[in-house]
Amino acid sequence: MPIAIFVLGSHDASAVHSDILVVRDAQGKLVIGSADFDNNNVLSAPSRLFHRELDTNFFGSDPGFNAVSQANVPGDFFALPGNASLGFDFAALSLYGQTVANLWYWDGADANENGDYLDDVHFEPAIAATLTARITPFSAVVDGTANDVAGFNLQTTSATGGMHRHANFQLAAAVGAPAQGLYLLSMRVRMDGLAKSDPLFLILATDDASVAPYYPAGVAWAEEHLLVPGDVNTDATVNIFDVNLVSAHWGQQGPTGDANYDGVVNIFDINLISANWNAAAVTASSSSAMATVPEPASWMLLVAGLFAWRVRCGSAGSGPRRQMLARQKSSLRGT
Ligand SMILES: [Ca+2]
Ligand SMILES: [Ca+2]
Ligand SMILES: [Ca+2]
Repeated sequence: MPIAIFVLGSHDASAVHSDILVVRDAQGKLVIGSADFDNNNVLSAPSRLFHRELDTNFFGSDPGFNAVSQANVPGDFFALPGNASLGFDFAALSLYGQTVANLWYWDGADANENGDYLDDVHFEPAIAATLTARITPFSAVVDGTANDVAGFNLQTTSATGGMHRHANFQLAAAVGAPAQGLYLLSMRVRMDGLAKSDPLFLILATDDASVAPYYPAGVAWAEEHLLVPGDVNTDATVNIFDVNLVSAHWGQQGPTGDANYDGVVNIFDINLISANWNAAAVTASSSSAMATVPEPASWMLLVAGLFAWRVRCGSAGSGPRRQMLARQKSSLRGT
């Protein structure tokens, strides 16, 4: 139904049917934006959710990757360094606070049969499919397992930091054709000397006509559940359950609980959750949601309580932190 798709699309300000733009911020971190070269060359950043349709052979080469010279960089961002290689990796994605996979699938079932799809969106690890990204002779494959997968270099930037390159994407199944539906995956871009980007999310829709009715719901769900800073359990709000998830994965590498994507679950993730307390998805119709005031007073109590409990239980994680606490305890005892 084209009209419904249009309405959802206009509401859906963050998810874009465009190319991936890569810029950097003042701190030297790669930042993902969007580059809509099909419509007036609109460039914007940050923007981390993309969606595209594959063709009837489950093949596609969009979105492409782009970088532009400083004169065209949007916002307060900066052009990439010149003559430097931009690459990407696939990043396993943690959904629902419990499952990690590098490729996800939703079949679009209206499980409660109410004619609405948004209330049924539920991705599962795509264990029956593979998605291969390729720029010959390089390729990288995600297969629904919990592993990060090393990608490859896309292109070397020009002297002024520009680049434009499309990788090929091929969806396949071990037996027969892949299931029709929506496939979700996550990528991060990298460049020597700069910090990796936060993950970008890509939804690839198969070409069958049966997919079109629920495609917008999958995109809308992703916008609401994948882009909220601090929402580590992807339930579209930032609250005590996110703290609990960080606590349960304390000291681990993530992705579960790693709110700031720095590869370790620790106090900085708690800080990010704190800074976004009660935040929910920002959409075109609810852009004031981010203005929700955090509650620092209750936060101090909460975090203090959390750490008191951890120290008391001797469960302050493993590795250096545990050793540090052990040293502190032994020095207090004078041993
Ligand atoms: Ca439904
Ligand atoms: Ca949450
Ligand atoms: Ca972290």
